Amino acid sequence: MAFLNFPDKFAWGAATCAYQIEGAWNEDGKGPSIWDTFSRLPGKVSDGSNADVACDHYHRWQEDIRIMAELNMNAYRFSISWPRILPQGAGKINAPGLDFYDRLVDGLLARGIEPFITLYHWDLPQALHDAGGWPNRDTASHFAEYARIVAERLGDRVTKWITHNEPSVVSLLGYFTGEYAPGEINPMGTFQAAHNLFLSHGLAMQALRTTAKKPAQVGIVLHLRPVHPATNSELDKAAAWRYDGVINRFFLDPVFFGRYPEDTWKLLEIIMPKIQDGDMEIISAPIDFLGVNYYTRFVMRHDPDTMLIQAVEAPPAESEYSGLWEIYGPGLYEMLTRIQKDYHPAQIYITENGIPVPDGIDWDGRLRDYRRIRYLRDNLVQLHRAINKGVPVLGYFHWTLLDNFEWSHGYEPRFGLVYVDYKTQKRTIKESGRWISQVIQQNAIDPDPGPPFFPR
Ligand code: IFM
Repeated sequence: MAFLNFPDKFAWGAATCAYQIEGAWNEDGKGPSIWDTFSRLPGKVSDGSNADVACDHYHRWQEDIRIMAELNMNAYRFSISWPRILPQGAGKINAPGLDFYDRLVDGLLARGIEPFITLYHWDLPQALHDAGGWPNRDTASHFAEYARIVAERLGDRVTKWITHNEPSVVSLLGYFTGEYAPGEINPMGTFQAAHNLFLSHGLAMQALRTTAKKPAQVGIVLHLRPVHPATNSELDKAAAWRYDGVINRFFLDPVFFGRYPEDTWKLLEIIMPKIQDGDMEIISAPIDFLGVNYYTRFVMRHDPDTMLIQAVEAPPAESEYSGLWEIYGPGLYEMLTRIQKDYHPAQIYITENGIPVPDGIDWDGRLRDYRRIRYLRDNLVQLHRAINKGVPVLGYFHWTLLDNFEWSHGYEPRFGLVYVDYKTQKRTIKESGRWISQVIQQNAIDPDPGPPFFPR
């Protein structure tokens, strides 16, 4: 089979998040975030851990950049910790926090790795949570000011900006199910939080564009999953469409159409947000690119006992589980072509895609994560297919560079291309890391999987 070539100048890299890798949770003037607080509450993180140290990236960033260069990466998506810059969320700036990211950006550029900065990857300053958090509209203006401060410092070198990572997860898991920080079960605040996140996205976009010295290209990252009905029955199809409204369309429509989906609004009317005049115009100002995080799909069936939905597992013969989620490669193609058809973003980046595998180092020091390679190949073939269909995807970021703190699952799931021994902080590049470095070098993949589990 012929190699599949990716477009010229394709961005290849990995994505990370400040709280999940940096550690140094209270160093150099950093303030506490909601995750510092939440992870300390008994029972909130399955292995009782937190990210006080994590991968110690705050001190080992130079080594981590060297690893990215060794893997041939030309781009890196990372997030900035808001409470490192503004310990109270607003007001006094913490200069050492800005200095850290300044050094990081310079270090990346010196190796020819383009920084893609995410401003919010879930570590809200605790002080802002105490003042009401995302359900409080004021948080949106504080976020815009934080964006301005960062752009003023880094906007002479950085051109790719992401306002938010996965507002659906922030609002639904943070304020509805309470599984993630701040851990509220607050249906009335859930969609208000989502609306304020969108508002903050629009306001921050204005701040970035007016402040950064180099023309800022700004996007937002959404976690998107196809939702399939468990059967062909009309009831299951309706259940799937309802769920699609809650997890996909509620987060796409405001950005692209300046309104929330009518069916979802009607369904959840009593908990829908309060919107002020002008909000939707701010929210739907054109973005430069959409970031797509793709992991898996949902399969839904109708349940007469629940108002909304009931999730069911896909039949085992058609699926494989990574421990957390079903592995479903075709979903990436399906999602991308659907986004293109319904929303027409000018540019798309795959900002996350990955799999947790129970990795371990073999007797010879190698880490043979063939399941991750298979996942990667399957997804990259689907991505190539979508690009061939005309979907304007300009880059791919694997989730993630280093094994790290996986939120309420603690350190057990390992998503990295690089294994981290948390006792010693030793990094070991996995076979998947070697594999993707070849793909990047060739800017192409060999779609032939070879014998099962053995990559060629
Ligand atoms: O680890 C997370 C990341 O922070 C956001 N997207 C999904 C990843 C895997 O669960």
